[in-house]
Amino acid sequence: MLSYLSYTVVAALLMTCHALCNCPGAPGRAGLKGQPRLPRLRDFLDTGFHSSLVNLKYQLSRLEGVLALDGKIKVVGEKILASNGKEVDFESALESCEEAGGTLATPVNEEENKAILGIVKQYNRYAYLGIKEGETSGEFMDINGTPLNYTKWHQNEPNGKGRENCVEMYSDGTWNDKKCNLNRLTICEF
Ligand code: MAN
Ligand code: CA
Repeated sequence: MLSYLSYTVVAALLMTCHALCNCPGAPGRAGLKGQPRLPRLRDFLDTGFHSSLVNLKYQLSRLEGVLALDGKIKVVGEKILASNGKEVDFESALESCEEAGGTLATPVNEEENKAILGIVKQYNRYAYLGIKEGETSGEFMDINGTPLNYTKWHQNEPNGKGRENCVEMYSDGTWNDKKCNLNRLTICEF
C-alpha cells in the first residue's frame, strides 16, 4: 500500500516536473515550428512575480503620497528626504541618519538643494548638510570623501580657512561653512 502510494506520488511529481520544467522535450518548451508553445511553470511564476512587483511599487508610491501629503517626507528624483525635527551637532545628526539607514542630506543639484531648503523653511532652522572639509582647507567633500560637483556657497563663503569644517544651509538655500559642534536641524536622505 505504502509503496503503491510512493510510486504514485513520485510518478505524479515527475510528470508534473517534466511538463513544467525547462528541459528539452518537455511540452511547452519549443513546440513545433510555428506553433505557439504552452505556458510553462516558469512563465506562470514570472507573471506572478512581476505582478507582485508592480503591486509593491504601487503600494509604495501610495505610501509616499500619504507621507508627502503630511509633510513627513519629500521625494526628489530617486531620493527621499526626511527630518526628525531635532537640532544636534554634526556627528549626532549624521549618526541618527545612518541609524535609520540613510545619510545626512547632501544636495547634488539645484532641485535637491531646493527640496532640502523646503525642509529648512518648514522647521525654520538652519540644517547641517552631509558635507565636510577635507585635509586641504577650503576643499569640501561628501561623507564618502568624494569631491563636490555641485555647490551653493553664500557670497564670500567658505571663509573658515580650516576652522569651520562643516556646512550649514541658510534659510535662502545658500551654504556656509560652520563649526561642527553647534545645534543644527537634522535632515536625512534615503
Ligand atoms: C559667522 C559664522 C561664519 C560666517 C560668518 C558670515 O562668523 O557663521 O561661518 O562665515 O558669520 O558673516
Ligand atoms: Ca563660514
